[in-house]
Parts: sequence; C-alpha cells; structure tokens
Amino acid sequence: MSTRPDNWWKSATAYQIYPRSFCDSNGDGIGDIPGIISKLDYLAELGVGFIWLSPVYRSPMADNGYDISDYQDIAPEFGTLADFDRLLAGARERGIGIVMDLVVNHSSDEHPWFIESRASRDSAKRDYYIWRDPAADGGPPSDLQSFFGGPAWTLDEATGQYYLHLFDRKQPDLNWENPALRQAIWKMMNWWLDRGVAGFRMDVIDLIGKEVDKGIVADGPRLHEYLQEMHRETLAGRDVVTVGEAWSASTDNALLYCGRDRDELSMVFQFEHVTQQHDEKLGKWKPKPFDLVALKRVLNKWQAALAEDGWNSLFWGNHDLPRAVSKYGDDKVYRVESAKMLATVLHLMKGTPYIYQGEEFGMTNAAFSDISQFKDLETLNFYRLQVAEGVSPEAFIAGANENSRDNARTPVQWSDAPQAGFTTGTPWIDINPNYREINADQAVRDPESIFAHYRSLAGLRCELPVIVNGDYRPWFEEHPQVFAYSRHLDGQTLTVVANFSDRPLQLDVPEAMRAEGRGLIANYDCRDHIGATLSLQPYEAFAVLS
Ligand code: ISL
Ligand code: CA
Repeated sequence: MSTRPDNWWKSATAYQIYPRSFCDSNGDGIGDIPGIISKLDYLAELGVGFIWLSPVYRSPMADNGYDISDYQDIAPEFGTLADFDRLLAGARERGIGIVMDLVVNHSSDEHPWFIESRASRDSAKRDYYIWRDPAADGGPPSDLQSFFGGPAWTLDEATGQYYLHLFDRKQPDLNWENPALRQAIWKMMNWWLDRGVAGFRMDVIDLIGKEVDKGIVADGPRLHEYLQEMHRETLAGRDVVTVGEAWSASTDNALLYCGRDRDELSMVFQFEHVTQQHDEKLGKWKPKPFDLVALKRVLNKWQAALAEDGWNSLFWGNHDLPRAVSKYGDDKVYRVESAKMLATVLHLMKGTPYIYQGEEFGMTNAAFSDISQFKDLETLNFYRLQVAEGVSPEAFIAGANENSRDNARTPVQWSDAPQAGFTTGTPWIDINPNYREINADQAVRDPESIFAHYRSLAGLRCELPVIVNGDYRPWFEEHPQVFAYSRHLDGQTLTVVANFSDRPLQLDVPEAMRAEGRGLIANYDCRDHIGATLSLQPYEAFAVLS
C-alpha cells in the first residue's frame, strides 16, 4: 500500500458488494467470494478504488451476515479464509482495496461470547452484553423499541434477566463499557488489518456509546472516547480508510467523527438526505412525495459543513435503501438518462462516492407482488406489526416496493442468460424479470451505457484535482427542477448542471455561473459552454471545465 498517494481514498471511487446477491460460483443460489473474484476485472474496468464488502463472516444469517458468530472466519456459504486471501490478493493486483464491514454494536446470539454470557449470571463473559433485571411487573426493563420493530429486550428464562438487542433478538448488543470486550475487538480488527484489508465500514457505529438506562441510544456520551481508543489501538499509523454508519450524524457533530485532529474516522455515512423523505410516524414505510429543494438543502448543507475539515461520503443507495434510479430518477422512460444524471450530480460533489452493486448499470427496485417474495426480516416484522394495526397488506407492499431493503438485494443482473447469469441454481431471492434488458453484459458492450458513464466519472476523479479538492458553490438552490453547482480550485472551475425532472426546461443563467471551456461529461450532446440561457432536456446533466 506504500505506493498509494496520501489520502488515496479521497480520489477513489468506492463500490459496495452485498455478497449474498453479487455472484454465485457454485450454483447454490447464494453469492460467494469466488463469485466476487470472478468479477474483479469488471470492477477494475469500472475504475473502482476500494470495495466495501458487506459481512462475509461466519453467521447464522438471521440478518444476512449482520449477525456474526465468528469475527475471524468466513461463512461457509461464502467460502473460506483461503478464498478471502485470494480475493485480497486479486484485488490488490488491480489496485483495489478491500474494506471490511465491522459489525460490533452487536454480535449473533450464536457467538461463543453470548453463549458463555447467557450461561449464568456469574459467567466471566456475562458483562460482554447488556443484561438488566425485569421491571417490577416482570416485563422488560424499559419500553425501548428495536429498530426492527417490537421490544428491544428479550427475557432469558434460565437466568431471569433481559438482554438488550437494538436490532433482532438474534443480535444482542455488546457492552462497550467493558474494557475486556473492547480489547477483544481491537485484537480482532488488528488481525484483519495485518491480513491486508484496506479499512473498515463500521455498522451503526453511532450506537456504541449508548447509555441504555437513561434511554440514550445514538450519539451517547462515550461514543467518541471509544472511537479514539479504537484509533489508538488499531488504526493509528496504518494507511487505511474508515467510514462509520451514523444515522444520527448531523452537520453539528460530523466533525467530531472525521475532523482532522480527532483521530477517529476518515468519514461517516450520514442519512439526512434519506430521512428527510420519511413520514414522521410511519417512517420509511410511508414515504413523502419527492422534494428536490429539500434534498438539495441537505446535500448543500453537508458540502458547506465539511468544506474546510472532515470529508463527505456520497451515496444514493446501499443494501438497506431502495435503488437509486427508482427512488430519485425515472426507472421507466428515462432510466438511462436519469441514472446518468444522478451519477453526475453525486460523483462531482466533494467527497468519496460509493456505488452500490448494480447501480452502475441502472438496476431498479424489485416490484414484488406478494409478501412471500420478501426475505428481509425488517420488512417481514413491520408487515406483521402494521397489518395487525390495520394497514392493508396491499398498502404495506406498495410502501415496501418503494423502500424495503429487499429492493437492493435482488441478485446482480450479469447477463440475459437464465437467472441473469447470477447463478446456475435457484436464487435465494427472486431476480428482477427486467434482467433481459437491464444487465451488466449489455452495459459493458454499449459505449453509451450507464456503466460507461460511471467509468468516465471514476476516471475524471483520478485526472482532475478540482473534483477531489475544489471548493463547492451551489446554484439555483430554490429551483424545484434544477440541481447545479460549481467547484473551484487553482483558477479552474467545474460547473455541473442537471435537470432533476422528466420535463424539459429553460433557464436564465446568472452571469457568475456562465462558463466556456471543455465539456467533461454529458448524458445528451456534449456541451462546452454555459451561456446566458440554457434549455435542458428531461434529466439532462453535464459538466464543463473552464
Ligand atoms: O435500513 C434501515 C433503515 O430503515 C435500518 O433498519 C437499518 O437497520 C439501519 O440502517 C442500520 O443498518 C445496519 O445495521 C443493521 C443491518 O441490518 C443493516 O443491514 C446495516 O446496514 C444491523 O446490523
Ligand atoms: Ca454460492
């Protein structure tokens, strides 16, 4: 790694792999590590700098690997440690780093730590987890709810205490207040770092400082103390990238995680642009109509907040979110145009862009018709809860087809072959029938494809420092259809203009925004100047360097 430039992850384009749905090498219907290895050339061609690999550890798979029973082994359905080492080596040969998913807010209930912890009240590892006595009436210690629905406490009959699980009952929360637990985590992290991984994406990391007796879950008082200890004990002196998943991160506290003198993380995933679209009561199951002005307000605010210090992560989608083109674009008439527009707008902002598998050729939401097609425990739990409260199954499925996590989890559509070339067997979750038109094979061969567009963007990042380091200035902040901004560095200006709608439009361009120079990228005809007026086609987007 010593040949890499300083802060290599700032000019890199990241790519997320959700292994279960990526590529199946042995016909069992489940994606695996040899499948990933077989696609490394594809990822190199796309221009990926590092892969965020969703969990591949040994796991009972209650939450598809976000429930780990052995942090230092690979799940047999995904392969072996030897396969993993081959993946690391193959990626390294192509200049690609592998970033592991660090899931340490909780483990699986099948982890030996939890098995020992629950064995008796005075077990040596009792305190690795969060146990509390029942309330006076025998019920849960508090009314804290799990993010997956239902109480966050489950009674262990044998020892008569409740354990905390902010997610599924098969995901007991680890007790970060215990120094021995923290030491065990540092040891495990160093083991992976010594093996050669390029860093960590840290699952729900803003929850580790919780003070559960005070009802404080996210952004707890000891969070940053733990992250600094983690840095000291594992990351310091290593040239790695870290990104913390932090739903509670705001522009007020972001620099606590990634400020230059903090010695914590490289960046966080913040979700304000996602949650601002959710209903106050029913959350993501009842999304609000899309509001571009509100979306821009959030993204522009983050660009401003981390302008001088810290670093942004940029993403439209991940394995928990709907498909970008379905959520923010038009996945029917203007699928290609809008997918390219979304990539252009996102990848030319300041920060590290993350592509979620399949996004690079415009995969769409799942459009399931029956609840039996959904596999995600979160969706299935909320279905039960909400239907019991009177929501009709049809209404719930309509919401789930917009926002369920399964939208992102249908298998990657590699080709128009049977099962989309994902598997020779029966896939663990239904493949989107649109794979005959929408697939990687087609996209790689077509010079005008969404894939080609993403590849150009990744190339431009490496070529032009203004994309990586330039200042950010928004334009047309209150315009309901236009997303525009410029970037500035050393006398160069990069201007990005996008029509975020399916209607053509006419714009009067302020003097200071006009530009003349080199057309960098476009999804319609190339443009090398921005004059006093602009007319934009549906979802048109382009960038000019002047
Ligand atoms: O997807 C969500 C938003 O509705 C949350 O329910 C989600 O669980 C949250 O984003 C936290 O996500 C992370 O931790 C979970 C795991 O299920 C997710 O896949 C992971 O990204 C528990 O480990
Ligand atoms: Ca397999």
